[in-house]
Amino acid sequence: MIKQRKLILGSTCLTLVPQLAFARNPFEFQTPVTPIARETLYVHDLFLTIIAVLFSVGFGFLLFSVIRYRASRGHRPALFSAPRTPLQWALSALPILTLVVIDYIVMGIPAYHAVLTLANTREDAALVVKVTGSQWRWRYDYPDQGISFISNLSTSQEQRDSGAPTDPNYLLEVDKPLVLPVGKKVRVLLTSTDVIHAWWIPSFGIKQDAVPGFLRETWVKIDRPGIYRGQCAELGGGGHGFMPIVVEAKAQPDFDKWLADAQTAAAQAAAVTTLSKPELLKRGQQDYATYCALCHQPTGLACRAPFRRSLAASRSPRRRP
Ligand SMILES: [Cu+2]
Repeated sequence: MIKQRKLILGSTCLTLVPQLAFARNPFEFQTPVTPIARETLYVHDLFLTIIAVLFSVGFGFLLFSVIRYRASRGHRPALFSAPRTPLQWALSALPILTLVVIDYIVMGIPAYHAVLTLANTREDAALVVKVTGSQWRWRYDYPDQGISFISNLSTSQEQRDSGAPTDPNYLLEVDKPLVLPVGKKVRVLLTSTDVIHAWWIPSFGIKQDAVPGFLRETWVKIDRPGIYRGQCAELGGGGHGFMPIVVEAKAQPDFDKWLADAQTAAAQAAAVTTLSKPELLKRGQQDYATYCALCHQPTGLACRAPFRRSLAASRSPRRRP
């Protein structure tokens, strides 16, 4: 008996001590900053707790019975040939009823409410933003404000070629972030021009597919100003991992100022026909370097690393078992 207790105590310590060593649980989700993220995290934590308790109770009873009533101590299995007593019927029905109540009420109601929250994209929306996935970048449109721009990966080629990235936001940085106001509900429409992409920002609790030919939607209402990062979460294709998402959340006055500046820049861009030929050539070179050279290089190669390496890996013939 003493040996068993030592074993249990030792196992418990070995389990708990490494957990205390972590200042922050590495398996923790990112801090939620939207109602959707908070609600889905609450549902996740609730479900995980209930499942852990059910597992512990069920497995605990099983373990206790196996050890306490083992055959080596002289116990023999009951034959159950006699009719069941009311107590036995009650003990059989109780777990079933408990599970039904937990599934359909304790877990079902919060889950149903979370799904309704996710689907409520239009009510009280103060701003509409259209997100378009396109190999391998995101385009953002503010249809009511007349603003649109493309957001490209901005991690330098040297970093990507080095094989030893030092940038803390390696492959999670863009040239133009999506800018949104804080505390306002923003309706986000998603589509794609080519293949299926997935717009994923963990701290917003959103992972929504962008499907060509369809308009999907979701919404965000960000709690506080900051920079929030995500990625295209679609699998397959060499470049989805190089489509980072950066959202800059600004307080309303700062957002209004950014909006005015962006509208002025858009008006200036629309007047591009007034530029001289050298100015047009310079602008064309900039656009080529930003948008085209990622895939269509002047050397004739199809893609720049790491796209080339990723594509080569994805196209290598499969080994036969
Ligand atoms: Cu993608």
